[in-house]
Amino acid sequence: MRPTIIGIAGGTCSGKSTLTRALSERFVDQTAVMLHDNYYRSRPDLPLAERAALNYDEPAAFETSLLISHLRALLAGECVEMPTYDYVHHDRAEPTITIRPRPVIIVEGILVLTEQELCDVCDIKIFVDTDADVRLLRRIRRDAVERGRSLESVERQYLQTVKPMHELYVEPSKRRADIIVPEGGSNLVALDMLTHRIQRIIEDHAAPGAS
Ligand code: UZR
Ligand code: MG
Repeated sequence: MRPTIIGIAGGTCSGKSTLTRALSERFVDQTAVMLHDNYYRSRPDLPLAERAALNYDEPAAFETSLLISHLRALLAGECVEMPTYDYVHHDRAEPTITIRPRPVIIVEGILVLTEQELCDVCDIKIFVDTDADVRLLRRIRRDAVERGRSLESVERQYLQTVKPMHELYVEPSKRRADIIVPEGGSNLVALDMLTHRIQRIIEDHAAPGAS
């Protein structure tokens, strides 16, 4: 039986990854997680300072065609090697992660619903909607703690690319969502509803036509 693909989009630091983790941890053996961020294009030709200044919030920054071909392979029952990404060095990292086909595949990223072709392969489309002020506060903390950035660089990046690209690409993609989840992973009602839905998909997989 064909896997069900769930797309989870939303602004930076909206709670996408938290929601994705909360769902996948409930169904460890039945879900696979594909991160669009892992498909950021590699630019080893540029020095670090120039790589840091690139626009990472527009569709061209991602090798989406590779992600789509990996999703199609998973739909066909094949394993794929998902790349990984290093935000400190702004570059694709060395290891790849073997992803096996599972009944449910979650695809997460800021532009998952912006890219029409990616949107088209998603059976269930979710947009995590969190106010920009909350996202910015989280972004400052995350980029400083986890991604090795200075306050100045976070401020510059936010104003130069993150905010304008959010308004241009991310926010309008909300219209394509089947479900809008305020606050992402901390929304326990939404989490419960999605958990039940995934449970049903997994049961259908185990015994097609039974329910
Ligand atoms: P999430 N990003 C970087 O800052 N550096 C990179 O090398 C690659 C990505 C940021 C990117 C985007 N933008 O806002 C964010 N900028 O990672 C997406 N500027 O990650 O969905 O976890 O917020
Ligand atoms: Mg994230």
